[in-house]
Amino acid sequence: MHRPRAIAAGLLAGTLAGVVLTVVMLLLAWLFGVATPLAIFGDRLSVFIPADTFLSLMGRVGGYNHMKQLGVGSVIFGQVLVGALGGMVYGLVTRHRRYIGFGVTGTIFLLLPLAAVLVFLWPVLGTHYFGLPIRRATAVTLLGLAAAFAAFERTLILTFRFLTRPKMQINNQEFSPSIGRRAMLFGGLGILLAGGAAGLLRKLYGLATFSYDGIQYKGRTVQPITPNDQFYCVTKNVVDPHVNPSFWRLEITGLVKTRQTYRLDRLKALPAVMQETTLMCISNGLDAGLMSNAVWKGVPMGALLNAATPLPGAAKVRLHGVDNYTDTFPLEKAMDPTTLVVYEMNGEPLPHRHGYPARAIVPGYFGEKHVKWITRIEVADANAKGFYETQGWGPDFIVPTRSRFDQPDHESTFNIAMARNGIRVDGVAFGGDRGISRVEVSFDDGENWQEAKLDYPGTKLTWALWSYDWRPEAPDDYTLVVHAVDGEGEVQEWDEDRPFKSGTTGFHKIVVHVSG
Ligand SMILES: Nc1nc2c(c(=O)[nH]1)N[C@H]1C(S)=C(S)[C@@H](COP(=O)(O)O)O[C@H]1N2
Ligand SMILES: [Mo]
Repeated sequence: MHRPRAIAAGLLAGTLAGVVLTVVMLLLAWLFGVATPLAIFGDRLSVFIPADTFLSLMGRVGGYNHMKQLGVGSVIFGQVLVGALGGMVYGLVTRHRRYIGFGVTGTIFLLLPLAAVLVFLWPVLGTHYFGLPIRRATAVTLLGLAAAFAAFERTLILTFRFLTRPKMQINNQEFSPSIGRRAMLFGGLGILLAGGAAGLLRKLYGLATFSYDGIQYKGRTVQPITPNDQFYCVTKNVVDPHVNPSFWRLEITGLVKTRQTYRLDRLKALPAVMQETTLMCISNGLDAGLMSNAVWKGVPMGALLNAATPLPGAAKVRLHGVDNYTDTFPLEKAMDPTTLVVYEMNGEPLPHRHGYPARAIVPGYFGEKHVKWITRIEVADANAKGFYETQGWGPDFIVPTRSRFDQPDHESTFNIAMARNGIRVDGVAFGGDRGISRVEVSFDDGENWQEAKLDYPGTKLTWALWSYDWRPEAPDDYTLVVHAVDGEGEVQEWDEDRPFKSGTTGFHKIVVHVSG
């Protein structure tokens, strides 16, 4: 076989095989909830990218959603590219030989990639979108990938053979579609498949988190309790888990005397508590709405841990979600009666995007500790780290006191006649698990402070809603500032030394124009 012909046939067969590989992965993900490199490759890589680099990358590509899309797109492109190159090398090697057995191609195109996945992706293989526990999920991921690689190997070899098959005798007539015609046939098949892949991708895109990741809750619609469908949302995932409760288990493992496993009905049968708690994301800006409040129902984490009996040396818990998200906090905090594993939100089962069937509630800590789709509580030593911690977030994960204006809008203008009748100024204030005792507003950029009314004082674990009836006397440009005092009497402050990776501090300011 001539060299150019071997290269062309190899490239074509490899590209087709790469497309088949991608289609099989998409099908496995969609039909069986299998984690494929399309999604978990990014999870694996992102822990190696320091938080500042991650943020600046995210800024450059236009946000978390774009970054996720870029990630999935790159993996697909990379897969097809590696497939094509693999096919080309295969073509060059087989050029002088009639036949290379499955022993060789199976090793190169099936076992080797599986081994690479095992080594490089090991920490994220325990992901499963329908909620299998981590060990079973790992087995299912490996099986699924073996099937996908086998589909790649078979497509590559059979296509290459077909494209380069020597002349055939049919009814004593020589039948030999030229390589050009066969290539066209396969090119067409490739395009059809790619079309199918695009269709599948579009379907999965509809299920993806892009439409709701980063939703905020702020402005004049803010109520004491956030309705479930308006609760802010943050997820690391491209597609969120959709847990099937019959697969799902909650395991208590690690440094414990007796491991425990709970099914959902057993968890729900334990003595439950209702608790109103506010959550806020570590990356919530001073004027932003990555903060919401709900009434949660569930079981104290301490009861689950006590039933397993933590061993000496236990210092932290590491929580695992079925999406392979992890986070840690001190065992002492896990034992606090307000730290919960919850299965209801505002009287309804947890919505899928907020962690169905169960999530952690860790009052006073940033949102990232409130692990969704929780499947394992691992009792660990002091060195354990979680997903974002490994990226370099922290070291402080306790919410500093915070306050925000919800109205009026920044840069809004009022007529003085209207303004003299009173402008409603209001917003929220949040003091982690310390509560809010007082909120003050300044209309002269912090020179003088007026006490606001606490319309909704909240509890120790929630935000408070405040308001002030402002009656400016003269037309001017006013700079409004708000600050809060937490339940322990500590005044909200700007902490110059706090790294942004431990969450921003400072004051929300707005400018309001009163015209003559
Ligand atoms: N399993 C899992 N839990 C998770 C996350 C995640 O991506 N996966 N994101 C965390 C982050 S960063 C935040 S701020 C909160 C947001 O919770 P919410 O979407 O219910 O508001 O969930 C946390 N729990
Ligand atoms: Mo977050």
